[in-house]
Amino acid sequence: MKCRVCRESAVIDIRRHNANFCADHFLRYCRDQVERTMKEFSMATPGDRVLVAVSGGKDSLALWDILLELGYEADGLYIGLGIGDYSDVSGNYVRDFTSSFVANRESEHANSLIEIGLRDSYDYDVPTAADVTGRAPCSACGLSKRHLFDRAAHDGGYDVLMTGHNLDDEAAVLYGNVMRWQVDYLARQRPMLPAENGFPKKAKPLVRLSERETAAYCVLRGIDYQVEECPMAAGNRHLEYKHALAASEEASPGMKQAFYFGYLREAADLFEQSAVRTPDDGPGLVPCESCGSPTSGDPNGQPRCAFCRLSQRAAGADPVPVELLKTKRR
Ligand code: Q46
Ligand code: ZN
Ligand code: ZN
Repeated sequence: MKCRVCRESAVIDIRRHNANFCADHFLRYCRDQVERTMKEFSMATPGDRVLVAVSGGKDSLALWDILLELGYEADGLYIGLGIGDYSDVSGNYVRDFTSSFVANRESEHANSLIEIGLRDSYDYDVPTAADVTGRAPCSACGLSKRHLFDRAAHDGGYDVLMTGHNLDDEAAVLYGNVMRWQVDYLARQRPMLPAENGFPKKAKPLVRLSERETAAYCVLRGIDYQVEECPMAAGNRHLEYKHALAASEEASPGMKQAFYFGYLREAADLFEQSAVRTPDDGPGLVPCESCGSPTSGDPNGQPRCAFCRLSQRAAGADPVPVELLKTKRR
């Protein structure tokens, strides 16, 4: 197996591109794919201040590294979710990455890490919020993360908030949305959403890389990352969809990319145009009475955002350990 570029021996094959690469040319391929995606979808231009949401997993750490390699001013944002050992270990990977790959880098910018702990700052964690509110853990978690990402990007004056969603993630979300015809979600399934209604611009620059590629990127760069699955993910539909798509990709390499980019090219505009306008679309938004974030209010007619309702219910409740929550949910 020879590298497509230099003909030296290759370390990875990428079947959907019918290409093999040596280590150096694979790293360059990853950076090129990210740069191309950022340009194609107007995600950022040099000089923009970027906030990268990092979880300690391979995708977000690879993204942060690539952005710094490309010369962006990029700070990391880590949210401590309080999911037992999983969160403790994930936080350590983020801190180790920051001290070895970010802090010592020669750069005009002092790129740094922002950390927010749900337990320290809001007196709750994801398992406890799920238990108290009866929400699925990923729903309580997603709501908390979205709110804190938006707030940090807004308060810090960043031009764009970036997340490490890769091609496998986005194809699986698209597949789920199509299977259930979630047309409002389809209308917003874009790799870049502009800033609007008080929410920051959001971008997913890894949509041209698969998770196998982001893992290989980290290994070749010497980046250690959390390899364990989140203990709350079991039974999550997203994983089911990923497995279904992986089987199709195995049989026809390139299917996932064709599915996702074909959607963006052929159908995304149609869904966006036909989307039902909801109060969340704009003028109906009011500032949350507790935190000031834009919200359509709560069902009781009070101007309180979903995050404040969730955190106020969960704050101060007896902490529920991960294992106990899993037993209760069985
Ligand atoms: S961290 Fe949170 Fe994920 Fe764990 S609880 Fe679900 S959403 S699975 S990316
Ligand atoms: Zn090469
Ligand atoms: Zn609020």
